[in-house]
Amino acid sequence: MATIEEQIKAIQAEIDKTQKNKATEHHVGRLKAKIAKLKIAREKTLAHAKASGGGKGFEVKKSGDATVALVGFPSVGKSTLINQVTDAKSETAGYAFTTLTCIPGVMEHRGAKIQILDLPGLIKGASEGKGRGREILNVVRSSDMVLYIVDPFQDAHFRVLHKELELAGMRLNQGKPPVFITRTERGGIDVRSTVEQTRLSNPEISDIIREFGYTSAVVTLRVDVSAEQIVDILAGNRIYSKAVIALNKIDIATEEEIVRAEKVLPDGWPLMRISAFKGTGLEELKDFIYDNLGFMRVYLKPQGQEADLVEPLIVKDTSTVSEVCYSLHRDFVRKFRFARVKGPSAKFDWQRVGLEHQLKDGDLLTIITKKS
Ligand SMILES: Nc1nc2c(ncn2[C@@H]2O[C@H](COP(=O)(O)OP(=O)(O)OP(=O)(O)O)[C@@H](O)[C@H]2O)c(=O)[nH]1
Ligand SMILES: [Mg+2]
Repeated sequence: MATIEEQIKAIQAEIDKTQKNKATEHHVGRLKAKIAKLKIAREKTLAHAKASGGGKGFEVKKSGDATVALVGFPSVGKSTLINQVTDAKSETAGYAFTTLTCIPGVMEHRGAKIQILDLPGLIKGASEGKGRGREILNVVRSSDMVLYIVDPFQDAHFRVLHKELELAGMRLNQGKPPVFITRTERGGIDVRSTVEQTRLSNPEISDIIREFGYTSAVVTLRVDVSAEQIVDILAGNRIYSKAVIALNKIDIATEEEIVRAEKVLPDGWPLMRISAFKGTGLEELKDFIYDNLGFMRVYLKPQGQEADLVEPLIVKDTSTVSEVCYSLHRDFVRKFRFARVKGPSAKFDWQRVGLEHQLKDGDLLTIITKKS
């Protein structure tokens, strides 16, 4: 019996030798679904091995309003940067693998405390565990944003890095596709789409889903899906986070070298040029990080007291009342009765709202809890 690893390799080899086009997308989709399923099984075995005394993960205590992971090849200047923008002291040196573990630092900016994580350099094969790749990628997966550090003299490396993050289940700068799969008791696989499906036919979509062990399910689609997107939904462990790029070492690169390096980076991704060593562009980088984290300020007004207009609560700009309650204390959710809101998200001053109410930047919020 072939090991999980061998099975994955064999299927991957078949994918690699298949020419990719519309006619083969369905076939490739099924193969990818098989791989995704095997990988989930493999993760489970690994998690088990870890629990019984295998390799240890990096211990990082999350702190602050958000966590940003520094991702780059060795020696691109990650540690030099974290030392400049946070309170961390991480060793730097001109040789690869100077940093061997995860070093956290805090950057305070515009009232927000942003935790930045320095990490060992990532290398090809990281998603399979090379160079403590799994530990590094686990930290990256649990962060709120990826800050890629790119060195203009190693431009081809960005694609290699990005591929490793993709293999580790990260889908950067893209939303979770609106595909909903609900298992049902009987009736086979029922595909319902609100848009015309041009890439895959309904039977092809059903086939991929069946590959994951479903016999009956209702599938609702709101986009023209690719096989890859369906597999992502089936796998269920994909991380859809934000990523930005800092092109470092511009102090020693010519304009021509910088432009050439930027050409191989993905179009439309937030990008900044910096020199961590010289300190060039670092104030702008702080704004850049803050802006891309998508924060908003919520001012709390405890019942019967004045609102605190000096120290707002910094939360994600997608936060609902429920998420704000959680960030304050779990008890606020348990004892929650209702909340009152004044400001941009309120229809009128001190509107009464529930946990699911979507807040906006600058809102004033009062939470009313049960007595006991
Ligand atoms: N000229 C120049 N050198 C830099 C810059 N940033 C970092 N360096 C140098 O690059 C080398 C590597 O820097 P580190 O900060 O240790 O790089 P790292 O990415 O943390 O490397 P690993 O921990 O090995 O993954 C050091 O010699 C730094 O002084 C920069 O902006 N300009
Ligand atoms: Mg380092």
